[in-house]
Amino acid sequence: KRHKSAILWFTGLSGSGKSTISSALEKELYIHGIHTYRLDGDNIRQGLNKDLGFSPEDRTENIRRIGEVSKLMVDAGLFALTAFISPYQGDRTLVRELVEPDEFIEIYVKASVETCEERDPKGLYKKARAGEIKGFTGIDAPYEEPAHPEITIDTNVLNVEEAVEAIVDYLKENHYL
Ligand code: GGZ
Repeated sequence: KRHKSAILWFTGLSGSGKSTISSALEKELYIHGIHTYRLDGDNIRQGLNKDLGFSPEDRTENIRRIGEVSKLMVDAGLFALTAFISPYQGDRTLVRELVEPDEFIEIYVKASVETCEERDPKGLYKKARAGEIKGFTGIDAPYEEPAHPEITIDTNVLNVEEAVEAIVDYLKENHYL
């Protein structure tokens, strides 16, 4: 059976759960025989994009390159799972327009700044509050909420398994699986 491939574009604040949910989803897709590749800060910001920081211009270029790489993966028949804050609506729209309309699935991992700040797994919010990190998303840099995401995961309501289930259901209903 052939599957139509797509970019599963996770967007949300630092600490919202993008990486956790996309990793768990990847395991579930593997069971369905879907070939995936996950892009995140660890394999992109350390390599291809190690020349980029967190200024608005650098974030835009970060997302542009990730979009182009994801497009290549879709051409290769893979599901590209991307986990980046991608705070600007315009940047996400540019990526959407790189591929066919049904090849871009925007997944908004919704969590309030308060929630992310409480979790603060890496202590980055604390540093941002202390002024040790400037231009931190949600503190002193913007996050533009997606206007029309294909899927919204409200992390106040869904746990990781339920989030994965919601995404898998969407993929089944829309004939990706
Ligand atoms: C936001 C920052 C910043 C600033 C470093 N603002 O929790 P993390 O650590 O692992 O996730 C954040 C990650 C964000 O990188 P992205 O490539 O996803 O950002 S963007 O899409 O906006 O280009 C955080 C860390 O990098 N980090 N400085 N100033 N997050």
